[in-house]
Amino acid sequence: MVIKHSELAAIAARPQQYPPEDLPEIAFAGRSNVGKSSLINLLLGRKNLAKVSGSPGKTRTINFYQVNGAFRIVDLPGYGYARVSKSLSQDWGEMIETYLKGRRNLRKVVQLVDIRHEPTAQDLQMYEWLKFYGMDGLVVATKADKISGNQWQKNRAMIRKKLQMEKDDVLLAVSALKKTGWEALLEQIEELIAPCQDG
Ligand SMILES: Nc1nc2c(ncn2[C@@H]2O[C@H](COP(=O)(O)OP(=O)(O)O)[C@@H](O)[C@H]2O)c(=O)[nH]1
Ligand SMILES: [Mg+2]
Repeated sequence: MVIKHSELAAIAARPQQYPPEDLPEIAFAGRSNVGKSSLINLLLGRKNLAKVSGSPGKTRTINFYQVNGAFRIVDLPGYGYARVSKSLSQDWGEMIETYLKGRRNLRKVVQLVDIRHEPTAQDLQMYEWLKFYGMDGLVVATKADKISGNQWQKNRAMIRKKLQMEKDDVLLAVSALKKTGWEALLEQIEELIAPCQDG
């Protein structure tokens, strides 16, 4: 698949503000600062379509990016930022769960984790949610440029174990800095959205 066109389709806090359920959607979830916006920009070949934030925890909306007029990439609010107050983190949970629960055109949620560390308790909680909604099975480890290939072999096993990923579940490594790993992710996305385009 070649990404020819991408644009911001909606910024939503409530379902009434979501775009119609007419195109398949692939959502991205992860901790604030994990590299979600950077990865979306890399995938879409855009410099700053998704805002890369110097101050983490700012995005408290669901941002929809329409791609090739055929599908959408959905940027879910980042979690786990310490300075976010309790009520705001509750907002975060409610916002994500409302989207997960009701969205009929949602095909998959890509779970992002930092390649350097064991997934956090909140990463695990998020991934358990995805399992509950049948949206698990595709995890991306970000900032791959920060560790060696040897270390990746170790961390790969650690991430799979912590999230209790199944054998057939996919774990990819990407670096937005070095622009590596995105092709494999794009292939996964292509497979996920394909059935809809046929019929
Ligand atoms: N070294 C490195 N830094 C990255 C990478 N991806 C993102 N970052 C940095 O991590 C910070 C957070 O990135 P951002 O994309 O805004 O994360 P988000 O909060 O998850 O959307 C920024 O300073 C980015 O420049 C990467 O692949 N490698
Ligand atoms: Mg972001």
